[in-house]
Amino acid sequence: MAARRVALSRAVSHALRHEPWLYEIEVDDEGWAPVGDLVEALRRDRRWRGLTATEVVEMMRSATKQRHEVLGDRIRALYGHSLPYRIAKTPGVPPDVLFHGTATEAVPTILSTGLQPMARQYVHLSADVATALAVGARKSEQVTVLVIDAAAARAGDVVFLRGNEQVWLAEHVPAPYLRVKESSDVARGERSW
Ligand code: HQG
Repeated sequence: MAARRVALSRAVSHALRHEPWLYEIEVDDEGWAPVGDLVEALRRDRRWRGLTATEVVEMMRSATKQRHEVLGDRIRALYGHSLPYRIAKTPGVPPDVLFHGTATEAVPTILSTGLQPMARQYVHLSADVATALAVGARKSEQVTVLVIDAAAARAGDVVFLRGNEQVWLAEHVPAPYLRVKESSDVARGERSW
């Protein structure tokens, strides 16, 4: 059951974040698509033949990460997009300090060129260290957490956009607002730059 939910979450994310055209669904510029269209499209795959909108909503509710959102008869991915057209996100005021977990080997480049969105539309930032560590662990066994001085970045014209409670987005975070998190930071408190 858990494995089916993970697979369904992946399929829904793939359709809404990356390649809706493969499913013949239309995702608008805020990321929304009709739930019915998505369910119908997925049902064409043998694995999802009996899929219902209720199962999709249950998958979302039981997920440890809030990846998707349903409003009325529409569904969208909250972050992670790589679509060729820009998904509009709502600007917001993030915590003064944010985190980004990444492969340690990428750190020298990131500290020189800043955080870039790479294959996605936005850079993804975490509100807490635990989330950042989990994000980085997807990339490498050697994970480094970067600390982002979000307060200074905002003052310096970086626009932060809301993903979900743990995820903040930005088009780019210049290097001067980044530093490597040291283990001694925990003793000093995670919230201080
Ligand atoms: C790195 C998952 C070299 C960056 C996660 C990251 C997240 C650079 C990788 C969400 C760089 C991109 C997004 C630079 C950034 N030079 N490398 N200048 N700037 N990078 O997967 O943040 O489970 O596109 O550090 O949990 O890892 O799918 O981004 O390692 O929330 O819901 O380039 O996806 O969510 O990798 O992950 P990604 P991410 P889900």
